[in-house]
Amino acid sequence: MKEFRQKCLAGDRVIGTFAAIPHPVAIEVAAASGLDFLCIDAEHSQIGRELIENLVRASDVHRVPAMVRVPGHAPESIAGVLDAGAAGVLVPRVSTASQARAAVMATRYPPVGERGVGPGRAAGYGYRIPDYLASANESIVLAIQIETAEGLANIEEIVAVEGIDVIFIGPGDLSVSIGAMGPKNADKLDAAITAIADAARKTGKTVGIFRPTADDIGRWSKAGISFYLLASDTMFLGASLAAGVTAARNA
Ligand code: 3PY
Ligand code: MG
Repeated sequence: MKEFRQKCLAGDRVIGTFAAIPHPVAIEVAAASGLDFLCIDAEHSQIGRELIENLVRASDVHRVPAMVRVPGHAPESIAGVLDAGAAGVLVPRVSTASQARAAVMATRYPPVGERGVGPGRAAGYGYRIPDYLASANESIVLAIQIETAEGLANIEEIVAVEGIDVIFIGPGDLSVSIGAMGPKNADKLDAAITAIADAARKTGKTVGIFRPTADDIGRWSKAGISFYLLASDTMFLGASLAAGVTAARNA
């Protein structure tokens, strides 16, 4: 899993998808697709704490790193998913430098942060605590989402926070928050995305974004974005089933 963070930090292109289907079968199917990582979505899906551990376990079977998008900023939910063995966390709706620092504190063990030590799955249920302590800060990916007008306004201070690996842009929320929804406001949204990406790159941080399709990944890669969450298992299921049905009707 350490390798995954190294790839993210090096700016290698990494492709993941959101796991929103609350069942390990969906994780195994997605994990076998060749993607670089999964991100279990506990913000917008009905996936609770116990299930998260089983979904991470299913991903581990396929040696695919599983991050978790936590529902909010609570340090106990960040600690809980990391104790379950998540390869990283994606913290939504970070709008200030102090929220960014709080995410670092909850994710990293001392001396960098103040995550608590416990006998969770990640630490071999208590039998490998020293090994886990020795490697966790270097192997866990911390990504924070910039997706509000306030986050955009505070971007210079947020990207300066040490301990964050990936500045991840949420274009859906961002477009609503800055009043740039729909195709006629595409330029305004693109300018905001570019401003966030440029600020993050200046501090050497990796930049990520959600894309519903792969259509413009080449273009965003030229803007220095390397960490992608491409749609979700539910979106891929719906889109490919719809395409299959259409093809079958027209055959
Ligand atoms: C958004 O676009 O708002 C997201 O959170 C995507 O991950
Ligand atoms: Mg969002």
